Amino acid sequence: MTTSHDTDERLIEKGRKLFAQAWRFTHASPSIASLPPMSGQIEIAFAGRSNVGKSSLINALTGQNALARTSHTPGRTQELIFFEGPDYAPLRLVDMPGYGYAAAAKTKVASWTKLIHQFLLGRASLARVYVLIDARHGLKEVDQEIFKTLDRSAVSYQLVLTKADQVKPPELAARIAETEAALAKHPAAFPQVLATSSRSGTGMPELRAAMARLLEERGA
Ligand SMILES: Nc1nc2c(ncn2[C@@H]2O[C@H](COP(=O)(O)OP(=O)(O)O)[C@@H](O)[C@H]2O)c(=O)[nH]1
Ligand SMILES: [Mg+2]
Repeated sequence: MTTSHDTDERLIEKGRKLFAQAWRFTHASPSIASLPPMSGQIEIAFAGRSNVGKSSLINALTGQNALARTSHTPGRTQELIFFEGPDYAPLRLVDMPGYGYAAAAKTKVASWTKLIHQFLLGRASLARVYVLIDARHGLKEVDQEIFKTLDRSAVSYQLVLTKADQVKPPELAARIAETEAALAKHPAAFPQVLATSSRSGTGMPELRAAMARLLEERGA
């Protein structure tokens, strides 16, 4: 008999293997017109406010500290950045421009915002979006705009709390509970929220396993 515990262990191992090999940067697209052609690989994108920890999360997942560029300066990634795994991995990761960066010029903000929303709505190979939320700050108004777009798209999405190392356990538990409560209005989203820390590695095996499960579901 296969128990769900066996399934969890199996997916954790599969996720570990998926990210154990060398991932590499392949494309940077400043516009929808310059997107790489769809390749038959499944794409998984990481969205979230500027500085929430998107690039750090991609580095932690792949165990490569300098794969995605991280920054102390918000608003740095203004392109869709694509990464590919080893040849057998039928998967691409997409680091998205951050939204909600108030100090940037209005025209720039408008063009990144358009790029983000067009990509989320129009990319057939996009199979999952992880929306990152800072565990210290919780949901912000600007996150709701992304949820609205994702609710209209056919893409499954899940919320990921980042920087869990920066909050005490009771605060983290409260943040998870309040975020999950807010998701009740969004049936297209996964009801569970994942707590992670790129610094300590918390949540990485589970996030890798969730992606391995998605690949299995897609027959990839
Ligand atoms: N303490 C802590 N800091 C983090 C974590 N993840 C990212 N950061 C920091 O947050 C800042 C922004 O991270 P970055 O990955 O560039 O965010 P992005 O703009 O969403 O790509 C950087 O100074 C990171 O070192 C984390 O898990 N824990
Ligand atoms: Mg970044």
